Amino acid sequence: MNEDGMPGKADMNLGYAEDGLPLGADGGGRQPRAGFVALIGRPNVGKSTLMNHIMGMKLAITSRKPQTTRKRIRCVYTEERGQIVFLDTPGIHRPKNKLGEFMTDAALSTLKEADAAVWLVEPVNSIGEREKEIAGLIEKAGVPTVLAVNKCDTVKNNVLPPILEKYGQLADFHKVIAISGKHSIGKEELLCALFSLLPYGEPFYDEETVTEETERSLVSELIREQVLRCLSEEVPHGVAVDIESMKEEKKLYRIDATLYCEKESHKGIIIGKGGETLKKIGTGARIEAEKLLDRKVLLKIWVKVRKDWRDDEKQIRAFGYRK
Ligand SMILES: Nc1nc2c(ncn2[C@@H]2O[C@H](COP(=O)(O)OP(=O)(O)OP(=O)(O)O)[C@@H](O)[C@H]2O)c(=O)[nH]1
Ligand SMILES: [Mg+2]
Repeated sequence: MNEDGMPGKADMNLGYAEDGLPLGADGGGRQPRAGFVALIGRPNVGKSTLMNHIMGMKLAITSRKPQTTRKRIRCVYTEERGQIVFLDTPGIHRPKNKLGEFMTDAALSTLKEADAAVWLVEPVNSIGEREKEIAGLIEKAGVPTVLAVNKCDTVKNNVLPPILEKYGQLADFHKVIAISGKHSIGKEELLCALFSLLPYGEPFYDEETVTEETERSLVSELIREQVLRCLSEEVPHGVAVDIESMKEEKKLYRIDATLYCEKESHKGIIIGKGGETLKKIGTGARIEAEKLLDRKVLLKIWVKVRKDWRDDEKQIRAFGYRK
């Protein structure tokens, strides 16, 4: 960053007008910017919540459990300053199986491909070894990065400055800011910083496009979200969802889905006593799918076992987790 608070890549950044819009190449008129921004960080720091907040709609699933996001999700944010293609990524963690390796690889390869990145961290004083490793990966990737201390609503304002300072020393960040993706704090500051890092250029997608994800994939994620919310411990992490069929009829969508779990004992837990848990999962997913599709939904879910699929590359790919 320069002394005047402008980004390091000074040739790209011509500053902002008073209203926060980036100035054009002539220093006066404005040219749109367009580029790819990776959202990275450890599991559970709030990457998907932030992306949904910026998009103004729920496109990525979120949960209290770590490792909710399993593959990269691309969302397109368009406004008068230009277009940001956000790439939400799985949390970076030490993998325990092949699915975990795929997830961490997806996050790191996204970082290398992006024009800029947002590294989200928790508002804590003690910086762990994993954070230091991630800072090293960011420096190695050479991608201009905004460090966002998220969940700032959970701490008192006076504890934030030393936290920001400590994190700021880990690498040469474009900017270090405090945000809350859940309580809408710091969004404009973040967007301003990100637009200033993107190259000038025409948008990649038309204005109406908000995501590249198919409706089928979004619905399968909504079902998995309910699995994460209704079940505890290891069981939800071993569940994959396959949409067998999704038929659009006059006034409704008819959706048949299968939940694949890793063990026979997990199947019993997912179904629950008298089918109660599965019913809860189905009702929650149906309500969310109706919001997404803006149509009544009839959802049927089956549960099957696919033994230890998280360590089987073929199965992992078959469930749509592929590069
Ligand atoms: N208080 C507070 N909670 C937040 C904030 N952002 C996210 N959360 C919560 O943190 C949890 C994790 O959020 P996610 O958006 O799923 O986190 P993530 O980084 O995408 O997690 P993975 O997909 O597992 O890597 C959820 O319970 C969110 O509601 C925030 O700004 N403030
Ligand atoms: Mg996520």
